[in-house]
Amino acid sequence: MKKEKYNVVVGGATGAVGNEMVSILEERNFPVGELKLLASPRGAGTKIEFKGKEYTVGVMKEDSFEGMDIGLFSPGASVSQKFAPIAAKAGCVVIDNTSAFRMDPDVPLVVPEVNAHAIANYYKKNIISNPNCSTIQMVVVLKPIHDVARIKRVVVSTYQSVSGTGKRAIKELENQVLAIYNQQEIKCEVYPHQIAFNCLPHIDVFLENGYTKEEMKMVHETKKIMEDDSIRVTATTVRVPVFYGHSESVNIETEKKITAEEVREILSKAPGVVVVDDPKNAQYPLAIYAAGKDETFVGRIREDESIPNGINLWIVADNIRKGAALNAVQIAEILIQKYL
Ligand code: 3JN
Repeated sequence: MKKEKYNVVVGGATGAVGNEMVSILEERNFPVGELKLLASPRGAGTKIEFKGKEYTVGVMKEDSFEGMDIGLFSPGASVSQKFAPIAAKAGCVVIDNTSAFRMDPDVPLVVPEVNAHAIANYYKKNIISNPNCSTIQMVVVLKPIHDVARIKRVVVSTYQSVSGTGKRAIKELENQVLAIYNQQEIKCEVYPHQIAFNCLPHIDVFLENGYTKEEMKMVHETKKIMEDDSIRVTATTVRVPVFYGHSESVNIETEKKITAEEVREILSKAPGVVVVDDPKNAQYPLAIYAAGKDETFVGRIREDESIPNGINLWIVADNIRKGAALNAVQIAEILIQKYL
């Protein structure tokens, strides 16, 4: 017997992604029975509205998950590492937005437009991972091209908004802009350097190989979601002074020749993708217009004239919505439709 409603717990409810998860559950009229909002002791006590009712955020504890059906988690990787298995054991299927389980072979890593079928394996650990925001928007666009022309190599540079770091970073950019205009001292607390009017080629920590962890997440996650380890991916991830919306310059090399017009045609039919590609009229995807939207926008589609089978693309999406909260809720929708 299918349930009519599902008890949902949002972990990390006070963060930028957690807030958006609650809004999207309401917006999409997800069949929520009991709703539990949890955070760290610091966030506990915060009030959040859902469907006209005020909820008080509680502290995430080991006994928080009894009787809960679905957990939408975005509390930071170390908290997920500890609490997701506890929730899973209590019968609560966790959709986790952190990197904690993404590369675990027994945990599906899912972008519904690309590999919804992988959700079937959720039962192995009762955990499903949401990919990194930069990976999600890229694979939504690459998969339909891969299916037709087989992508051999991807070279991506990102232009990531500060909301990807969280609420404190949004405030830091705001404060720095105000400080500059008011000729006051600039404070750098979240980022190692000034982010206002600057670009930082540094997202997450640096690894032994000289890449950042964010860059290597894009490499490994792309292969797992596209279910093709042979795709070569190299990434440079950059933080830019934008509030919402990540942009990406993506160069691909395909096995089969594909023209820019063919790519436009394929992408215009792709689920979750909107082609905005009319350069003569200055129409191309922009972060300020993608913010607040569900779709992934792609434009500047053109052939790479330096190699026989290359295509250049400009891909933009709302990193908090499609890059995080929306993707998680879409997974939850499929989970209840097909599996729970
Ligand atoms: O910086 C961004 O735009 C996205 C940030 C993602 C992020 C930040 C801290 C920790 C992640 C992530 O989702 O990969 C993690 C993490 O879970 O490791």
